[in-house]
Amino acid sequence: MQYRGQDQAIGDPLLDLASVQSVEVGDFNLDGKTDLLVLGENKLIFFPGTGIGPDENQFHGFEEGIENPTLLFDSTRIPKAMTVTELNGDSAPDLVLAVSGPSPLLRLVNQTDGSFVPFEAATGVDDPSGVCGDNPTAIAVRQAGLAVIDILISDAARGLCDLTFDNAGIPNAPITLTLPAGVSPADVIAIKTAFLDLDNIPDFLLLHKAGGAFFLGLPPAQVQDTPTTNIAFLPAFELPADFIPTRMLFTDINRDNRVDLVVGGAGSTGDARFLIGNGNGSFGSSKTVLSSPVSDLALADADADGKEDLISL
Ligand SMILES: [Ca+2]
Ligand SMILES: [Ca+2]
Ligand SMILES: [Ca+2]
Ligand SMILES: [Ca+2]
Repeated sequence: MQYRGQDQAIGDPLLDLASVQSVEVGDFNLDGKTDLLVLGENKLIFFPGTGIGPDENQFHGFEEGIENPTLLFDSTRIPKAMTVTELNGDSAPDLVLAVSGPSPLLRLVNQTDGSFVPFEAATGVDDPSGVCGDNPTAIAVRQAGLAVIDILISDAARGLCDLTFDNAGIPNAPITLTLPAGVSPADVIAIKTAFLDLDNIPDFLLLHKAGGAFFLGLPPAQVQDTPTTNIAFLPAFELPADFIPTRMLFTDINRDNRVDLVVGGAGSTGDARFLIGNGNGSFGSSKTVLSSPVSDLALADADADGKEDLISL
């Protein structure tokens, strides 16, 4: 199901964006209605949800987009990747971004209205600089309840930089995680967090040019004692050689409580491919589900039938 093209389901400003870098779905202003947060053209734009219309067949709609009131980016600090997390325990979803330049981690605290300020401005605690390279390509967060376990930043040169934090949010010395043989840091496209096995500890899945790789998370208490070099990602799946992956998202299409995957991209083998999860970090072979170009993908229950729908932008 696509929001785009369904009357004015999405505000015109989104359609005017020349590039969409990232889309997040959630209730960012705590009014019980699903909103969209879009990173596009190096701007962070909030689309408040309007909920379900009076006609049960009506789509979720969104009000006109609002650019974040606090300036977050400039030509020396360009956003490269974004994900939702909880930084301050107030259940208003916060963000972490990977930005270009000497301080790749940018933590953003939700003001509970869908606008965001830097963690530094909200708490007085700086984001770390220098330790994770200056050319990030992907970011993901593992969370236990309302607390961050670790943040993984992939840098094209530095590799996989894993950060843990003390109680004040000050980062510990980073750990470097190892990629599978034959995958270089520059090949990494995206990283996401999911429960890939059944131990209730969040795991990482990484998308690279030729496929995927996974890391099954250790219990949070062990993370800070982990040796610095020997945590390795393992091969999770391969993609057809002519497929060019750009995005991935999780769902459970066959309702077996094991995470499945949609990978968006392009190539003669289709523009989005679907993979069934094996429940151990690996995935079965991929099948085409979409044959139109994909800028980004999101999942939400767009028509309120209790099932998640695929939103293609
Ligand atoms: Ca909302
Ligand atoms: Ca929060
Ligand atoms: Ca796990
Ligand atoms: Ca499944």
